[in-house]
Amino acid sequence: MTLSTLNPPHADLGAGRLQRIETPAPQPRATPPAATGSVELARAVRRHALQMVARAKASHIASALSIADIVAVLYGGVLRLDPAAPRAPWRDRFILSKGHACVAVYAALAERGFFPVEWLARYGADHSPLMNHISHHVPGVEFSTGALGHGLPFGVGKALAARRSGQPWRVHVLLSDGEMDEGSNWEALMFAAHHRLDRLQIVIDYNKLQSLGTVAQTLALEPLAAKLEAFGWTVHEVDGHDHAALARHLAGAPWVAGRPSALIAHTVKGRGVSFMENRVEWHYRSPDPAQLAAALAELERPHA
Ligand SMILES: Cc1ncc(C[n+]2csc(CCOP(=O)(O)OP(=O)(O)O)c2C)c(N)n1
Ligand SMILES: [Mg+2]
Repeated sequence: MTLSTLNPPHADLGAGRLQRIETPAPQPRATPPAATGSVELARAVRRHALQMVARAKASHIASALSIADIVAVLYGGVLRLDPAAPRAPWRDRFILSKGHACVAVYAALAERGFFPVEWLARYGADHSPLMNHISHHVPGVEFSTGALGHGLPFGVGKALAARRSGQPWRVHVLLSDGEMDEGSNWEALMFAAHHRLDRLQIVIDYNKLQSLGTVAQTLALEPLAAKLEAFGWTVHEVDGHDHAALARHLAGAPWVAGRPSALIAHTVKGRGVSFMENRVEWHYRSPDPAQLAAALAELERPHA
């Protein structure tokens, strides 16, 4: 067997298969969700996430609270998806690269009707599809992650596939700031710009905290926007808890034809629960019953 049989030329990989897909007319992109709709979804995401993590005595609640608003705006109307047909070929692909924050996405998928909300109660239980890091065995999940640094390389491949399919679906990858320490991301960033993958949008959840300390102390990212621009990306920055602004930036990509889009979302780790906000220990801690009750009560406040 020759090397070329083992490794067929890249141009042949998948191209025939993609051309044979029978694709129904793509759904029109939904208008940005009304702020009230996604705000209510974010509140539900936070409530479910707290209950799931507390029941399973699991970690990463602050990581999930950090992205609740981004996830709610995406699933509240930006992503073109059909819960009744989670594998529809025309669907937008959303990849959670910070797979440790999966409870936020499981909650949004359940609220959107991809699977019964009752499944959430078995998060992290034996034989439950809802594993502690995001799993593609769950309806609506595109890719299993947890080892950081894999979601963007996969998303780049999907964006190439999107172009070859001739259909207008897009790829959104949500990364964490500490995850940008992984070299695989910088290779993928370079590749995406070189290949002008403008169907690809990344969101970086820039909460300034990693597992054991600040991003600045662990491995400084700044100047992040300038680095991404130097790699050939168009960069926008946003308050990652402002639903109207998020909807504008997330639904509006590509911002420049022929260039991939990077949204730096400034967030607060633990957002919505005062005693978890910006506290590094809530990367690993799980709320006890009294802390859960206090946290759920806080979510009822108007700004939460
Ligand atoms: C390759 C790899 N190394 C280490 C870990 C362990 N780990 C889990 S989360 C995390 C970092 C958390 O910080 P950040 O990436 O900023 O995510 P956040 O919790 O703030 O969302 C680490 C190092 C991992 N999941 N994958
Ligand atoms: Mg972080």
